[in-house]
Amino acid sequence: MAKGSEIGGSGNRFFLNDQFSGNANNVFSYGDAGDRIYVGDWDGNGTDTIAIRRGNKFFVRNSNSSGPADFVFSYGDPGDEILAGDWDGNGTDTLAVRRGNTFFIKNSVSSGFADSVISYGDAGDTVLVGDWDGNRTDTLAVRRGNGFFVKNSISSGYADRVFSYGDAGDTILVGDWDGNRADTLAVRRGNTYFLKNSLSGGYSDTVFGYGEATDTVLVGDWNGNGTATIGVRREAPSFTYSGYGDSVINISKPGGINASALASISYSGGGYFSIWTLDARGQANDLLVSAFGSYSGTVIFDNWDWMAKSTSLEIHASGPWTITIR
Ligand SMILES: [Ca+2]
Ligand SMILES: [Ca+2]
Ligand SMILES: [Ca+2]
Ligand SMILES: [Ca+2]
Repeated sequence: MAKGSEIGGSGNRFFLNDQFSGNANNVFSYGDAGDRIYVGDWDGNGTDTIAIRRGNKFFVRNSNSSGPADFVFSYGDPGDEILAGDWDGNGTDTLAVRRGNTFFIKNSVSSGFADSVISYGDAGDTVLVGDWDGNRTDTLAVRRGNGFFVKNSISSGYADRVFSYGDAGDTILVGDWDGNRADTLAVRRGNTYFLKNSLSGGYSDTVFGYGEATDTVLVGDWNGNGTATIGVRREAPSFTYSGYGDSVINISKPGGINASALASISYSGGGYFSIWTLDARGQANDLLVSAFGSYSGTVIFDNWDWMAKSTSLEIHASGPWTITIR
């Protein structure tokens, strides 16, 4: 159900909401903060989930929860502009490559030739993907300012419908907000969302606030109930500690004491440099770094269930160090 272009933004924490309300009902982490992501129903079970794109590899997770990818595939070239949609209406979202105003549409995630190649709009247009007529197949629309040119078939040629909505500078979202199978638009202004249930101008049908203006928004049917709602992507908070020489420092982890965390460490002194994690009783847990001379790297810790959780770090150094925990 969810579809369209890359989500943008950064952060690996997702706050999904199954209602048009102010509070997330599902919060989880997936991938890394800098990952490129797409939303889609990759397994056709009715729920939209997140796929990570790294170069031309896609790491698909089929549930909205933390964990490893359920499957990995390669598609297109690393520099391609890629769209997701259910082009053949079989319930599963697949990918299309856009080059200028030409779209190479594929109905499976296998490599090989496109199933359809069409031209639509101009190379500079913003492209939206949606099931505008509710017949289960996703097609394209292009946006020029606040004008939308909707096409209801995977074919080249003139728009089937043209209308205006919002302002030229608005962030536009696509979703089936009322569950009638047809996708319509929403405008985002700051952290306020204006949903419209018809492809037309005029007043919105639903207005609500969610998250923060700095969040990146994503649209999907997270619980498979047939209506699209929103979620946001956000950077995990981080805690930075810096000092010089041997130290023992108390630390905080964004996910709390029992969560795993990442430590990004830099050291620019000479000699031996090491960092041990310590538990609440001051017992050594895990050796994060053991190096000679300057060091820069990121390590995960407290990711083993059987290990005591860390509350401090014991640093052996003879120069300046900085540790950021996220
Ligand atoms: Ca799914
Ligand atoms: Ca499909
Ligand atoms: Ca359609
Ligand atoms: Ca609808």
